[in-house]
Amino acid sequence: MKLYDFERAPNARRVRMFAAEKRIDLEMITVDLGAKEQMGDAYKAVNPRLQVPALLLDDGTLITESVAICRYLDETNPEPVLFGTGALGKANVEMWHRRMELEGMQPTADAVRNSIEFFANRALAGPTNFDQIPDLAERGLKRIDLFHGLLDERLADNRYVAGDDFSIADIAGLIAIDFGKVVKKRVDDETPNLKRWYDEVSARPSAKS
Ligand SMILES: N[C@@H](CCC(=O)N[C@@H](CS)C(=O)NCC(=O)O)C(=O)O
Repeated sequence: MKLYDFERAPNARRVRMFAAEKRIDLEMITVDLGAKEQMGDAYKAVNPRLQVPALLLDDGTLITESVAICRYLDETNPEPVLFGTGALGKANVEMWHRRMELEGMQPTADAVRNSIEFFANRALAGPTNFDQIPDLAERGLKRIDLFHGLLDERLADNRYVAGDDFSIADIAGLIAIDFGKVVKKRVDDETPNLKRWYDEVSARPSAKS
């Protein structure tokens, strides 16, 4: 299995971290997004969606979408459990995972991609160019603050985002928060519960992958 990857790309980091938690070795192929390598013909032939991550299986099948890749890795390597256990446990992880995506990652992507010069004309990843919308960046910044508040409240009584056990919801939360550093949003002492969780989850070996 080969993972098309870029170190600074948060969605690729999601898969790297998930695979590291599962102790799965993936052969990495770097697609240099900084040099816009994803737009070139060579990568277009691999993934016409022009995005990373993408997982190429040994039989030539390509899986795109970072969460779909995690689902595949989870089915093929069930331990440790990262998507919850039992009907309620799975629903709970899914609920918090969705919130990390919709209330964390999405606003952060809005803030980053609609403000920094590097993404001019590339406000959305993929084959179609989109102009930046500064109002979306501004809204994204406000929503990142709300996201930090949401997590601080949640983590007051819970060790991890979905409860007692580390899960994909923590991975999604961490990558969203670290992506926010691009627009200078950092975890600080004003959200002590979030900081406690952030320090703990960041210290996991998988977070360095
Ligand atoms: N929903 C996709 C999003 C993938 C995505 O946006 N990837 C970014 C890197 S994090 C990318 O490939 N960007 C290329 C670009 O900006 O042109 C997933 O979860 O895999």
